[in-house]
Amino acid sequence: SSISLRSALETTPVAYGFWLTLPSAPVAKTILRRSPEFSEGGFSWVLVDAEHGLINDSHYYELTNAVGHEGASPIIRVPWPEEWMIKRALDAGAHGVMTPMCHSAEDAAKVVSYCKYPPVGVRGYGPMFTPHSFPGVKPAEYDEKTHNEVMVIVQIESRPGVENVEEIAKVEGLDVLFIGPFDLAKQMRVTRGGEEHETAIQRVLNAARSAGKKAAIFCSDGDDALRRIQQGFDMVSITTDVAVFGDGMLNELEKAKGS
Ligand code: 3PY
Repeated sequence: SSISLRSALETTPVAYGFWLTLPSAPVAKTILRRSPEFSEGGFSWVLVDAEHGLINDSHYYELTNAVGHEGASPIIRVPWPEEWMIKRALDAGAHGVMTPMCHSAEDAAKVVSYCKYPPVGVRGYGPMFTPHSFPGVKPAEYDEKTHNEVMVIVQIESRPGVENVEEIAKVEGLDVLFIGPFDLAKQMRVTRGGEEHETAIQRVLNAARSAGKKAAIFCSDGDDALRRIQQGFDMVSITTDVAVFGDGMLNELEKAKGS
């Protein structure tokens, strides 16, 4: 597949990714250049966060091209599961989209429909710049093949999302159920890491597996990611760009002070 994330999920034990909150192609490329190819254990995807980060749709084209040409899949998290937002992300070259707050199978089916051209879905056609972020893919190939392979990812991060997760997981064309643990705890009004929270997370993992879908989760750091991989998650984001900058600089400051 010309979608690195799809290939990684099919051919490697875990699809590793990281969160990009800064609208910076140089930041994304610096990280990707330092890490191995995904087939050698490096990153197969980058979450381009347009829900909570500083990124908006005028940044999409540059970011999808930067990430795509470094051999990883740019996955855009759109601000909300709206048809027009998903269309703009895919048109700008996203190899997949992630949508916040999926509460039901109906929600998930809408997202799938927004990602696929007719007759499968309702995605509008505006492919002028879309293939640019897929190395080697010609416009006709994008239309005929690649577009059907873009990753459709919904976030499970609410009580109804968890209660309906078995139905959500069965939705055809959906690839990944992605847990947002922070929102899940807040929306459920439970403690993050507490028993109810972990039971909900396990339920999402089980539902994905039973339906033959992939299960993914946002992790705060590498230790957190390892624990989730050991639980059976197929796809993890290991941390964020800004967390690494902040922690890394503080560590060096502490060293400089001899502490
Ligand atoms: C969450 O944890 O709520 C997320 O969506 C990841 O930032």
